[in-house]
Amino acid sequence: MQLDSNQWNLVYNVFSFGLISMLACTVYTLVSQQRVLPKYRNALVMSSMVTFIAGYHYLRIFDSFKHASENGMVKLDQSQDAFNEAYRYVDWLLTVPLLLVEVIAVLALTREVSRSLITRLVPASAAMIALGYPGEISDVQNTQVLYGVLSTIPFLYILYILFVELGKSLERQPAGVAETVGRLRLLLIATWGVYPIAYIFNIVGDASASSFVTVQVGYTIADVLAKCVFGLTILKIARMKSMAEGMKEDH
Ligand code: RET
Repeated sequence: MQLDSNQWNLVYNVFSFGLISMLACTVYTLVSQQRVLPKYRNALVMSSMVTFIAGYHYLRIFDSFKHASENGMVKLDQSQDAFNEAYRYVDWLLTVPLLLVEVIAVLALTREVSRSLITRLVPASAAMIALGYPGEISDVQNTQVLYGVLSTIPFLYILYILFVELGKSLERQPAGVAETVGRLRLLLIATWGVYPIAYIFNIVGDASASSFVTVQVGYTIADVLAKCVFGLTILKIARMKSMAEGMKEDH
């Protein structure tokens, strides 16, 4: 795949931006632990872990992109020094279940409700990512569509749990909580929706350099929103809830 120098620089810079966003967000959520009540700290630990894991993968993606490139020519075949798309999927396989645990943790629901939600959300999210991968790496359109559809089944199941099942258990929660969760779910839908759209773009788009650039830039921006901005929103919610529950303002 031949990129012109603007395209190559754009991808290079976006990866660099993704990397430092993840690292900075990890530090920020780690040092903010003391600003929330102990029962919300686990949610922050999850967020730090998500961005830490993603930081590592962006380092590898960045490195892989450099090694696969020569004068703007990016190797995308199956050879050893080709650009490795698997890092993203390994990253998602680890971070998407953690993100869902993060949402449940910040809600501080009863132990049974949390456990029941987590035992359904975690396997569904792992299945969603694992099923998407064979489609992502294939260049056969039928295979891409097949795995795209298969991966959408657990995706819809996750949405069902977050919107229908979680809604039921929220009725028994204080009023402010339900409203906050509504906002969190909107951010989740808005950011998670980008991934299947980028995937479809990959199927219908041609195998041109500009498709490659769009997909890489799209996934990276979605990652920064779904992990960093999402983590900061979790921190904000944990702070609001801590304060409502009697924690003193920072001095
Ligand atoms: C795939 C394959 C096509 C069908 C669907 C997909 C969904 C992917 C999602 C990924 C979310 C990733 C996140 C990462 C950041 O931490 C696998 C592209 C539905 C929803 C949130």
